[in-house]
Amino acid sequence: MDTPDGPWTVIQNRQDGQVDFYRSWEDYKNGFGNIKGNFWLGNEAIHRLALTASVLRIELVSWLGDARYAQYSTFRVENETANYRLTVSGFSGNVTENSMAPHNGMSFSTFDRDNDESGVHQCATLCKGGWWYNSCYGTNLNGAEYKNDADNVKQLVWKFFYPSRKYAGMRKTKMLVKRIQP
Ligand SMILES: [Ca+2]
Repeated sequence: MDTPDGPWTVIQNRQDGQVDFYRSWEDYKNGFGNIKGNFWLGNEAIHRLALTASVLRIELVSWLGDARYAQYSTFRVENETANYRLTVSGFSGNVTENSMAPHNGMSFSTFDRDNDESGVHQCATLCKGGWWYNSCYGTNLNGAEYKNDADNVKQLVWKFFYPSRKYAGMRKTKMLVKRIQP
């Protein structure tokens, strides 16, 4: 990887609408897509990758072409028994809002496995993705609707990417993980 301070492992990439991200628990567990294009590496693989201390970097490009990143100095994903519970903290970067914060401590949810914090919604269905939904989200980077709509909760959203826009849709997203050597 040519990203600074590598090597990094890419765990998620989206660059066009070629791959459907509205997928089952098994699909998110095992991974899907094309490693040269749009893909989710898989929750099992991400869990194993982040067994030791790891850093998460998220790179975003909006539909207006603005590129920003967020980085988290602590990233961990527990095993399937723990519903791939996420630990994400230690925010830095040049994106305005720390929109992953609501996902810290959350379990993974899909349309067929509701582990979110909302008693009202099934967030995975409402927001059309598989993610560490809370009630429901600050980010929806696996949102299945790949289009440039205003205020569409099912898009690839990073909330307040633009401070004046709550549901800002992204054109490209990439999530990268790097192990910290002890
Ligand atoms: Ca729910």
